[in-house]
Amino acid sequence: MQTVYIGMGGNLDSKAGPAADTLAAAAVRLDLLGRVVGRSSLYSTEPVGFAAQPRFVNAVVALETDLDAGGVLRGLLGIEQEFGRNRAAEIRNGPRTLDLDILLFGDLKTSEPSLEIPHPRLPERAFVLVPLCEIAPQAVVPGCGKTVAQLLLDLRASAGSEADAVVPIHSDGWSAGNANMGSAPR
Ligand code: PH2
Ligand code: MG
Ligand code: MG
Repeated sequence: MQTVYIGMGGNLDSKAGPAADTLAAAAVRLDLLGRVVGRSSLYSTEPVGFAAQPRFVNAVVALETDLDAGGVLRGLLGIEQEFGRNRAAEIRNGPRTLDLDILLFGDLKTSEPSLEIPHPRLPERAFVLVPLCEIAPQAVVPGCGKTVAQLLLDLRASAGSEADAVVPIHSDGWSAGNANMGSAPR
């Protein structure tokens, strides 16, 4: 059994509705890959990498699973597709209905063309580190040896972090916290 931290993001409406509703519906699907045992708050975030697009909604969930990393990745790609992700039609860092990224997979470190873990851009992305730090501040990032909390401190010290860059938001369909919310009894 591994604990996997999954970054969630989106800034286009899907069949589930606006991005906050897409993330909530996708979290229910993620629970089928194992068990979602933690959820950060939802955050409204400034787009990074390509400015001319709507703000994103981002969050991080913790998933306990018996799948290996490739199995989780296949599951994530299937859920992205289900919520209307069309990789062929999109631009790099551009708008999307749903992006699901493996951030950390236990203490695994792997570098394959199709799957790099830890996520290579983790240390530089406040829209990932802020929600991840909310649910796993003491998780150690393999290869770099620092905790998530330390990486966030480093980022805040280096970057002029804008006050409106990562802002917690409320959505009725989403409750942050630990334990098995969102899980059907089984
Ligand atoms: N994802 C990207 C590129 N830029 N910016 C924000 N705020 N949130 C994202 O999830 C995001 C992004 C590529 O995956
Ligand atoms: Mg992705
Ligand atoms: Mg991404």
